[in-house]
Amino acid sequence: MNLLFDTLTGFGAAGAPFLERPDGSVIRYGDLDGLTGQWANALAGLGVQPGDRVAVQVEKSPENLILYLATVRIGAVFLPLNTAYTLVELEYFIGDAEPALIVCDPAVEGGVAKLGKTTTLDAKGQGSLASLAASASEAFETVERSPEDLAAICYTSGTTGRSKGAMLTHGNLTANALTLVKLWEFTGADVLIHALPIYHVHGLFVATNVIMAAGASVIFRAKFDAAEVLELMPRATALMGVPTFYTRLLDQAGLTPEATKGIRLFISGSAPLLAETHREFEARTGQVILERYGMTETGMNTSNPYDGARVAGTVGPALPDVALRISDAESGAPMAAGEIGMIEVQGPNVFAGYWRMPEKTAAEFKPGGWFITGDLGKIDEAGYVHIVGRGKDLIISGGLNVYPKEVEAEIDALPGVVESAVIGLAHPDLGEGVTAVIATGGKGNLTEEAVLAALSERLARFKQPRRVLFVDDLPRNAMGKVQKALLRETHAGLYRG
Ligand code: MLC
Ligand code: AMP
Repeated sequence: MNLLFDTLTGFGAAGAPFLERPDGSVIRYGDLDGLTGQWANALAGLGVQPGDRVAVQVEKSPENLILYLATVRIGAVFLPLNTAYTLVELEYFIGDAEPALIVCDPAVEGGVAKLGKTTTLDAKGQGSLASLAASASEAFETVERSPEDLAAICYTSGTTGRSKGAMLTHGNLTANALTLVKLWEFTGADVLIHALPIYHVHGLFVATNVIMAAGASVIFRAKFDAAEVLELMPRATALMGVPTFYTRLLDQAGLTPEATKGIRLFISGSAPLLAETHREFEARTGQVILERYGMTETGMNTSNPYDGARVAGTVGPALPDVALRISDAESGAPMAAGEIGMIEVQGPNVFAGYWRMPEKTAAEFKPGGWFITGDLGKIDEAGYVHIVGRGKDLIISGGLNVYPKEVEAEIDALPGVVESAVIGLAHPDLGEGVTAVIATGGKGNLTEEAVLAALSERLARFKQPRRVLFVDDLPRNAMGKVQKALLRETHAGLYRG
């Protein structure tokens, strides 16, 4: 058997819908064997072997999802990449992962082809790979894969150094999907509005895998548009989103109990949902958002209950098959109940390590398979986990992670910059807005526009600062360390009102 592929395609009845395209046409579960067979044959024809990485940087489309399924079916390793990454950023991922094949948009193939063997797929699901698939046979003998085989590598930025490829196995993804189906009570009758990107864990594994492992269906949209999602609600039963989805929905006058009454479950994750947003959403719709907590390396770790209190400002108890504990962030010693410390998790969801980085893997695991998440939290008397901060210097903007070090390194290389500090400030739409504070030593005539222009070729748009501020010197503590907390306090109101 092929654990993940069989799990994803084994639950939906042949005639049941899997995916509704924007034009209203439908892919049914019964179509998947032939469709993924064609794409698997196309991949095999391009030389992809079991265990090879297939790097995919393409716009969201149903064909992109079929490509994911076909990659799993052929026993290869799916490597999704954010479409916002620049060629400079892409070069690192390709060099590190050494994929046998890179699937990219035809518009950028000229540049990407310098990095490796390419084939193409565009936003409409067309391209050289799609053409090969269209003329390929539907028959394909599924490659056997067991729980410990790799299904995907997802890159996650590091607080130090370059991004790390989190190796996710068939066992990891299958266990997490099945646990969530049960916990969130998904059945074949569910219809999920799928408006998340599919190059990250949330849209690809939580949304897609859970839906497929329940034999349910998705209304598939290339990106999130609050007005459109609101219009789709009467035909759906569930929505998964990052907090920005919910703040943008709250800006819609049409968000009422009537408009949302068919939805049985609103789920939020990937970034903290403000308790205020949680309460406002309930006041406007009568619906209580279910917040859960996860990360690329682990999939989902905790969730507020389906039945039972969904408490604002908490991420709920650990999932039934996940163990979670709090340890002293410095010494690693266990903490007493209710105390704040480093969140550590263990379970079948926890990844197999970082691709070709044994030292980094060893540094982030403790004996017994406990993974150090880098998130700070506590467990209350009811067993609910509260995330109170991050032990890692990380900004989450609209659900996307931005590592300040990476942005600072690019800024520091610009002429006229003495040093820089990149911080996240409260942002009404994005949760946190990436903000650069640049020290010029009182000299130079660097402008915000010039800095942003210089970064535009080097960093994905979401990593680029929303604002750039100039100071003579950065504040430092007695140890000589830049006081980011003080900078955050000083500029706290930058994006307000
Ligand atoms: C887009 N832009 C962003 C941005 N997304 N800038 C900062 N942060 C973001 N998240 C840029 C655009 O390129 C554009 O640039 C400008 O900001 C405004 O675009 P927009 O139209 O407002 O953006 P939009 O396309 O609506 O995207 C916003 C968003 C999207 C929140 C809907 O980013 C999104 O879908 N985020 C979800 C990310 C996600 O799936 N995270 C899960 C990671 S997995 P310009 O040049 O036009 O100004 C994970 C584990 C877990 O964390 O627990 O789930
Ligand atoms: P990523 O590396 O993109 O997978 O991001 C994972 C990180 O997102 C976690 O380590 C947390 O810091 C954060 N995160 C995910 N879900 C939540 C949540 N519900 N509340 C707070 N932070 C979250």
